[in-house]
Amino acid sequence: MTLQIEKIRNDFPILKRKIKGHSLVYLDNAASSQKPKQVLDAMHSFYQANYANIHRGVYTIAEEATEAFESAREAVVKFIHAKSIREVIFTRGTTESINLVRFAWGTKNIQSGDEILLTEMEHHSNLVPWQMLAKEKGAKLKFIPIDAQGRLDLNKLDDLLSPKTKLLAMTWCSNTLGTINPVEKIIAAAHAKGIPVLLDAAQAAPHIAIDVQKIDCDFLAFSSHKMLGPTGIGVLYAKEALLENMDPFLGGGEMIKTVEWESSTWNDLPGKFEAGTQSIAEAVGLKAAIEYLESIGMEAIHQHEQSLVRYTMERLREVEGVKMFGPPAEERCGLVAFTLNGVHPHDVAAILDRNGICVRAGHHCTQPLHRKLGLEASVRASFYVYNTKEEVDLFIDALKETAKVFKQ
Ligand code: C6P
Repeated sequence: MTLQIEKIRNDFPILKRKIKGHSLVYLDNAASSQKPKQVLDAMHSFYQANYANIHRGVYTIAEEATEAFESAREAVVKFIHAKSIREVIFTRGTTESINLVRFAWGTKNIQSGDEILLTEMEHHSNLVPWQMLAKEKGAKLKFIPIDAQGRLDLNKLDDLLSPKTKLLAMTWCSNTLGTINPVEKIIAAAHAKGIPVLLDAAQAAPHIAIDVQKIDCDFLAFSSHKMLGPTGIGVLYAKEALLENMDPFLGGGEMIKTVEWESSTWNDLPGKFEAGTQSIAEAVGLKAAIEYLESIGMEAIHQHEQSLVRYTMERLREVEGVKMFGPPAEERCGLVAFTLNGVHPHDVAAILDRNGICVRAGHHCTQPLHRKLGLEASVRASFYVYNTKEEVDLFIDALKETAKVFKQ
């Protein structure tokens, strides 16, 4: 399945930009993706014609805005194959979704002596909240280790899923190694012991098809801005029975049913978890992004990214002093992190920028993982639906030049 790449590229106005005289080559998609004009237009026309606050007014544009917001929720339900709108909560993004679970589920369900199982490839957003909860409760964090190829080492999974384990929280795709984890198998192993599983899908939702009923995860978190949508909105999916038993995360407007001076009762799902004015136009943008992705097809997107990452890894082997991290291309989403011997990752990124090429340099919010790899920082190139082999060639040429400059 090949994508109509020129047609797709035409949808992204920013790709026409020149940077220091060069065409923009945007290879930092794992940090955040660019936006097609379908998303920009949907938000613009919503603000121009239909904008008002939602769930409150009885006048025409308030009803239109509410309808637009709720139809975005329906688009998410379909995109991830949730059972109903009651299972889809809008948040500000992956980080907030995970923190919602920490506060609204964790506070009630994690006690002193309990264990929370994570993996060694977690982003800080799926590590720090659990550190905070564990500290507060006197619970313990445990980690599924990674092997030398950057895969999860599942040999000890059975032991790590102990009678004390109350939650397994893990990433679906690593933002640093690129590894796509075998989540269905791991969830089945956790469920066999009655342990719920939270998936951080920040790097999965933009790139692979998601069916929450098939994989049977209990919680799933992702962000709109990495999947062609706007910033400021994301999703927490959770099974309805779990959400029903959780207390609200934030208190305020819209999450209540009745309020007395001394106490309140909670709104039905999903409103119970959506306090305050929501990111309304952003929901409209997210819906347009989902429609855009669906019009191409998630399988086709994944195949395209795999072919780019395979080609990039082949070509990176040509560059003297490059060391790559993570598994073979077939087991990855579309990203590759590497170092260039003797050159600090920030210098690599700065020189690539002189050629209009955007990559991320640093610890990618996985400091403990970097330390485990013996690194402080790495360079990461990450791809999306609009990237091409020609862009990979430009990136490799610029990298070869960088290696040459620093060798002199
Ligand atoms: N990773 C990256 O460059 P937010 O910021 O809430 O939208 O997403 C946080 C997050 C959580 N989990 C994973 C696996 C992620 O990759 C990210 C965001 C970006 O890799 C920014 S640090």
